[in-house]
Amino acid sequence: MPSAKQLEWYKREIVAFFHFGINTFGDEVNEGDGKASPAIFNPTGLDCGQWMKTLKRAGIPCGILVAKHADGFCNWPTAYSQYSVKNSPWKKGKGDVVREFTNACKVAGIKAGIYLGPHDRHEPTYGPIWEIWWDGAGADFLTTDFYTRWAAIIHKAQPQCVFFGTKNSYPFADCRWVGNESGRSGDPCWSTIAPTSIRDESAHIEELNHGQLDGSAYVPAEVDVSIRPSWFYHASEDHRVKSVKELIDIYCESVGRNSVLLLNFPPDRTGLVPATDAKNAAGLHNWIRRTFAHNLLRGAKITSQHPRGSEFSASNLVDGREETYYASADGSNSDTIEFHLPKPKTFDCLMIQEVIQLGHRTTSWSVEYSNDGSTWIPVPNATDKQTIGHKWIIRFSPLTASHLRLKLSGRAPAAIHTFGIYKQP
Ligand code: OTN
Repeated sequence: MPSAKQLEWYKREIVAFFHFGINTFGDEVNEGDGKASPAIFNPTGLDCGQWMKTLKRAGIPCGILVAKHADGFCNWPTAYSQYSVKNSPWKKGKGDVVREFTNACKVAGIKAGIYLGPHDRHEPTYGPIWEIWWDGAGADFLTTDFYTRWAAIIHKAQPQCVFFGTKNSYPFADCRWVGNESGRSGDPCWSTIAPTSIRDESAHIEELNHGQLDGSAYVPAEVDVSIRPSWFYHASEDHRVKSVKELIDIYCESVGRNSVLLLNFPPDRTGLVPATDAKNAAGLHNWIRRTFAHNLLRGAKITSQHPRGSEFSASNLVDGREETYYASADGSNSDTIEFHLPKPKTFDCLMIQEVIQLGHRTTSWSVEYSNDGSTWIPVPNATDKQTIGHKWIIRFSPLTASHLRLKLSGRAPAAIHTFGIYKQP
């Protein structure tokens, strides 16, 4: 079952990633060797408020800043290292990117998150640092004991903090790596997984991508992908910003596959999110807003085979309310719900949400349509589906129908929050 903070994390849907640091000022550097001089760190117009505007326009409620990447350069004036902003020309060494970022988040009402890489190519030792996004890259030598100490500090200081855990940090993982950096969750994609799959990731990329229905831990996938080819900014990639169409595909194959999308925005050498990146992210937001604004099943007469009772009425599926849902009767692990519309509707997308508080119950589902209420035709791409979870989205060529049928079966009576059909703009 998801914990309260996992529920909060799911509701974010999209989280922004900001890779910004000394690598931004080196040509084509993504994994600095820790030798670059702090003298090159000098953003001429850093404005975290502009980053926040990008997020607001894109409807993104949360941002994670890289405070320290593998090169070891600290974006805040730490007392534990000379390799930081305090020895850079930026603001004559008086600047603090982490503070500016968290302040801007507070002002904008954006949830702040911190990436703090344990891999450090500059300092020979590790100070008492604490972590939120535990990147597995280069961290193979870190033991679970090490993470256990960090986790104790974080649990005490920031009890609401979600842990992205991999490899030896697997016991602390609230969410997992999806097994790729291309923005794609598997189909199916279960929130549950066997902990060994997270611990021994290279042998279990498929399991990370799909989850494991019989897994003992609830650790859903967080899909990290950059809006550009690299994690850090390079002018040479200015023409390779992902298009709105590419971002829509990524959204549908991450958020629309029971996952949360961690979308990276690399600020440039002036310290700003480039205009194209901001514009395309806003384009994605527009598509999401417009597509899902109108559930075309509203107004349908809805019947089901095994209703649980009035509190869990099938009309709850289309009421757009957070608190209500449809449930099947005890003993009925299969059910069919029919939607009869007063007149035919044209649609090219469907979306379904399970009541994730109650765990994965439905494990098999299909959708069919009909124009006479007796001959049923499968909706393309919507047969023999497995996962529902927080959200599942399916797109297809436009169809026109006046009757829809949702067939469900699983390990327990179904608990479905939302079912809708939509027309993309
Ligand atoms: O070379 N790599 O380290 C690498 C190349 C391609 C894709 C991933 C990785 S590392 C991988 O990164 C993930 C985040 O994207 C997680 O942190 C994994 O634990 C880590 O092994």
